[in-house]
Amino acid sequence: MGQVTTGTVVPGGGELDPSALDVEVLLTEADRVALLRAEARRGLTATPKQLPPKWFYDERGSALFESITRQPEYYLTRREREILGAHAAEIARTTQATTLVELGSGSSEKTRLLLDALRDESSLRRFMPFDVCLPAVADAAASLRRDYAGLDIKAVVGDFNEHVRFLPRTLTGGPVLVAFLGSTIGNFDDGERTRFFSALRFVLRPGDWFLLGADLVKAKRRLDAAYNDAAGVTVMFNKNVLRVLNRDLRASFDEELFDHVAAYDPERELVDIRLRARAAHDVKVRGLGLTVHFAAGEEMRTEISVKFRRAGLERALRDAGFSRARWWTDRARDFSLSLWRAK
Ligand code: AVJ
Repeated sequence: MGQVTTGTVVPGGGELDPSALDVEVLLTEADRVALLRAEARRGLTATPKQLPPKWFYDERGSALFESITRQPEYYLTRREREILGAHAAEIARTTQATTLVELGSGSSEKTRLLLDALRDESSLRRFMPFDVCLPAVADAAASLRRDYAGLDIKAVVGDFNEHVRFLPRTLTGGPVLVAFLGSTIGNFDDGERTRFFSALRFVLRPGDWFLLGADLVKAKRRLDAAYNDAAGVTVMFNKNVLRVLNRDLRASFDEELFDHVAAYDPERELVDIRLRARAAHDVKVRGLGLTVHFAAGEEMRTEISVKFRRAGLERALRDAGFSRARWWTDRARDFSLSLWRAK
């Protein structure tokens, strides 16, 4: 699978100032395609079929996700911003972080609240946005660089499931704060989540910090609405993975032959997100030398979005070697932000 190579690239062009860009690539474009090939082959030949959610996020997919965060039904981002707005100063005061790492940073928009608070504490030296999408991190780094002069910004392109352990140690010393916001942790199944917390704990030193945004269990009708917005942006987002396969694996998926299906399962406490074939048909995936048959009504899972309870998260993080420092929710108790300390 994708071989890990390290190096510094300067994406050419646009209005980015190349001399100011410092991007560490743990996942090159060639690695990315090799990983996609392996994961697509496995998922498309499995029963039931499934695809990992990270493949939504090419440039278009990242933009569609940003648009989801602005939909009225998608409360998550607004709730998390409310909590960050209320407690960023306390997070900065408590952690005195010199390095902020943001996993799955996307546009790094909410991060500004943290960066502002850490700047006010004058502890912060370095910011490392870490994302699977190079254009997303490169843009985020460029725009932050304009607004936070003097901050050492080093973007990292990687798959945080595989590459957290390669997170380079900061040169400046002092406490590290790793932020994992937006309830992206919800994309992991139980095993992946356990492995992720352990891998993260392994790269941290005692006294380092972990800030976690996690969506909470709530009424099914609100969760179903959040993942089936009236404007249909989530439909386009879900189907974007088919475009990624068409482009990068020369596949022949027809978006019109699939329906978006997303429903909260109260037993498993997760939103199950799928694409359902409207009719029986074959799809050629030339890049894999594969023809994939879909039966009429067959569902392919593209994402899970696990919803959390305080007790469950606490147990998982304690087991991984963290102790809890703070637990906050928004006023409606929809979303949680929690701060953990590496033991
Ligand atoms: C980015 C994983 C947090 O699960 O809510 C939004 C992705 N999928 N709508 C989520 C998503 C469909 C989102 N995360």
